[in-house]
Amino acid sequence: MKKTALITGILGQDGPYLARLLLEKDYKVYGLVRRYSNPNFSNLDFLGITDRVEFVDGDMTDESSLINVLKNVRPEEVYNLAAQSFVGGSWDQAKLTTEVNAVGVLYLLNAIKSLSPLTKYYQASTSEMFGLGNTNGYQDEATPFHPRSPYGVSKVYAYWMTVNFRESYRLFTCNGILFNHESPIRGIQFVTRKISDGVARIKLGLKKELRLGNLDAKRDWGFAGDYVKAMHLMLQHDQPDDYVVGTGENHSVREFVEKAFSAAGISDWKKYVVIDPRYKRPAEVPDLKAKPDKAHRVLKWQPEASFDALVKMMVEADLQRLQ
Ligand code: NAP
Ligand code: G4F
Repeated sequence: MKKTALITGILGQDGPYLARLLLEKDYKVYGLVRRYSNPNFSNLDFLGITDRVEFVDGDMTDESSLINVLKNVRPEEVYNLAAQSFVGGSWDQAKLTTEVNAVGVLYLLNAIKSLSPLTKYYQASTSEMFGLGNTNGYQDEATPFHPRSPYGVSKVYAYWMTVNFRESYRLFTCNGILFNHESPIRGIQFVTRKISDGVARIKLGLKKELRLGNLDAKRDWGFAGDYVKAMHLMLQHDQPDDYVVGTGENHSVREFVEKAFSAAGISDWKKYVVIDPRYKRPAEVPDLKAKPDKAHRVLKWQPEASFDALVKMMVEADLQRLQ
């Protein structure tokens, strides 16, 4: 018998990488998609797996749709990746962000509790929950949360609901507290992909400048393909728990820019970058750096792609796409 998994957020960045991993492990994969007049399967197409996923209709803001899906599929594992995940947009759409990222999680956990209580649940928690919080310059499972955006606040609610369902009802629920992870199918609004796409356009003469906000912010950037392995490992462990997942090193946006231009063979990057206040945030998270010792020790998880390899992979993919 094949194992069954339901992935919400299947059309985003992480959904396709996770689906590919599960298909390689011979799972039957269901993907939750919300109604769109023009749905976009391009990320699944990029990995060549669109035809191997079974799509089910539902929306995180519509409780009855989640109940129907749980009733019909009764998956052994649920990976809740759906979110309004763009931090920069969360001030303008704080209510929507809360409804999808926080209340939607409550709906999904309730549906699991009522209809499929043996289902194992993964919650896509985030380093944004730490915000200003750190422990001697890094963040681990014991670091206090101090979120800085409506997105971060919504994810703190979802984190604690996930813990609470584990403690109250003994459900198998886990939080993966993932630091930034990127790939050639990262959404174009996020800074890494905005840079790799912008650099490729400048290289090909399609664009003259790249407009960015705060270049001083530091992030612990890894490769999405490595991080979905940690999600899967959490649900295979004998005990449900919460884990920090990151590389343990961080770099500034400026360093990412420099490396991306250099990967395209352009050394004088300052000629092309314009600082635009529109891309600065009302409250910034200045510095994120994971201490993923628990994931190394308990899950035996290790990232493979280096920072340099990630930047190169993204710039090359955008050059190829545009050519
Ligand atoms: P993403 O590319 O933005 O994908 C999010 C997905 O959620 C999209 O497929 C989107 O559907 C779906 N979605 C949004 N609203 C929905 C709704 N109301 N009902 C159902 N689906 C909805 O995000 P990602 O980078 O893959 O990240 C996956 C998850 O990990 C997110 O929860 C994110 O917050 C979290 N996370 C990400 C990172 C990171 O660095 N990538 C780090 C930590 C945590 P459409 O395609 O229809 O828009
Ligand atoms: O790429 P970003 O938009 O990612 P951010 O805000 O760190 O959030 C991402 O990672 C989180 C995990 O820590 C996820 F939970 C979340 O869903 C998302 O995937 O911005 C990174 C940094 C920020 O400090 C931002 O201020 O880059 C800075 N930045 C500078 N110029 C910019 C820009 N960010 C964007 N998006 N666009 C700019 O022009």
